[in-house]
Amino acid sequence: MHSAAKKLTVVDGTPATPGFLTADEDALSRRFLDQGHVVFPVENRASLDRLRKTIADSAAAWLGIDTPADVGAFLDTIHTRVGPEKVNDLRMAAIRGVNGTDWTIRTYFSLARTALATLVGNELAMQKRLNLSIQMPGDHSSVLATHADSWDGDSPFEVVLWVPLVNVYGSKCMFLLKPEQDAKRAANFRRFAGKSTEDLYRDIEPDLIRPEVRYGEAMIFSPNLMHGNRVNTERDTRWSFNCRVKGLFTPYADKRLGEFFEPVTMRATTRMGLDYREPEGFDE
Ligand SMILES: O=C(O)CCC(=O)C(=O)O
Ligand SMILES: [Fe+2]
Repeated sequence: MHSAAKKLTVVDGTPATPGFLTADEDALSRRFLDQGHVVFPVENRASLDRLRKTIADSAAAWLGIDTPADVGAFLDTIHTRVGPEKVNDLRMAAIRGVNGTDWTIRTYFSLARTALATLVGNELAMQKRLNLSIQMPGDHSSVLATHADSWDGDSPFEVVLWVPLVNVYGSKCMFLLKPEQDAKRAANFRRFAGKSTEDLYRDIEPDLIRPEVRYGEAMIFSPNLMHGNRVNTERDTRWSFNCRVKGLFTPYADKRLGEFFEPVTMRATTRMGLDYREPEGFDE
């Protein structure tokens, strides 16, 4: 058997992709489990454009200018208008524009509704707020060291829906390890004890993947795999959203339902069950 296929076979006696999935669902699931991420066109380009325009409008307002007509070029070249020492103020101002609305999470979800249903489920909880990353070329202050979200308070049952607002590639993108390579390190993690995250990075560097994600595409990745980013040495600034999604009834870690997550696609039968009360006096 092909080794990647073998790896996908059995967990707790259940095939990794149970036989009732459609051929498309099975293919996407296998790709995700094998690569640790999938990149696909968003399902709702008009909504992505609206999210991007809202971000650009907030950024332009913060700069005290009108939003330029070419929104993509404006975001790509934002470092020509504001320096990296102000990047966090810019980020906070830009994200306020989207997290202040009631359509944001619904719209963001709609970008990947089918892929999320396939990979996560049809009864989902989602992070209440979008996170925004801005990485200007040469900015050392915005670097996120190698980590797995599951090391620090995130449930291993989460995925990240990661959506760039500009084309990303090379060091303009985040990096991650494939499951096979991640498992190799995890099997012998003791050898990193007392070492720095930079030592860890140097060890994983030869095996890292830096996906290319064009504007109009989205990525779903496993945050249980080691990932992070480096100084952006490309020409333009990276802008990307990330947001966590999990099965409503899969285990939670530090990030709680109601606080960090909210139910987004609870089904009628769950409502029915939650509302059920035994008839009064039934046991008498
Ligand atoms: O966008 C990045 O560079 C990293 C994002 C990340 O670590 C996450 O979403 O968990
Ligand atoms: Fe992360």
